[in-house]
Amino acid sequence: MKLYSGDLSPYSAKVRMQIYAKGLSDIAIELPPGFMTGEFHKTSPLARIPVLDLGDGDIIPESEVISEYLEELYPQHRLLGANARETAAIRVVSRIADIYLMNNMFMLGGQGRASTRSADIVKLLSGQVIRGIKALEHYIGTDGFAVSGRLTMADCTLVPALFLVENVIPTVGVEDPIPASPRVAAYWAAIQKNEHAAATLVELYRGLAERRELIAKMAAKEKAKAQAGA
Ligand SMILES: N[C@@H](CCC(=O)N[C@@H](CS)C(=O)NCC(=O)O)C(=O)O
Repeated sequence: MKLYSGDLSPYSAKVRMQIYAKGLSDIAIELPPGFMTGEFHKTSPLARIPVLDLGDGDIIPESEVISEYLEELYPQHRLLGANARETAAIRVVSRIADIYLMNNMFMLGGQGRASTRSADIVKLLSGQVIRGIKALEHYIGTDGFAVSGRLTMADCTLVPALFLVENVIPTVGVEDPIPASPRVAAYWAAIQKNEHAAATLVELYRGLAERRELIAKMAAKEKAKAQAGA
């Protein structure tokens, strides 16, 4: 099997952290074919990553679906609950991270350029993120893990989500809301020391550095073009 993934993709990072935590060594992690040229829809009609290529002509898109498939396929180092109630608690935190944090942060990423930024869009999306962080404050564990005192899928989704909040929200002129929620802030400081979270964060930071370099290059090119035309 292959996981099509990208360093800076938070949804891919969630599945990568799951793969590391479960100790799965038979899933190759690769860049999606044709992602940059707009041809990836030929592999996956949704044209979003991550995608799990099952190797028999079939593929599974959507990080949540891939994660649950992997949990069913590989029972070792279970990252869901030992019973229905524990699984529900894990999935609640994972969904807060996915729907209310990651999804809004991902769309906020498109507001990075001050010259084309919409104050209304930033207000709407960052308001949802702040609301999500406040809700998380209620659910988050106080022992270094999100739920259940051990690494679970809740951590795998939260790590890339909080990475995005901390690193992207200030770039659109909004204050990082994590420090104002003490339990979330304590969790965030603690989970970064977990080996699987740390490995995933190295990749996310590498992706962010590459993205920033690309943006700087494009800006320099545009400036040079404008100067040449002046
Ligand atoms: N709900 C999807 C979201 C996946 C997603 O939006 N991935 C981004 C990268 S983090 C992507 O592929 N974006 C490409 C695009 O928007 O065209 C999931 O959970 O997998």
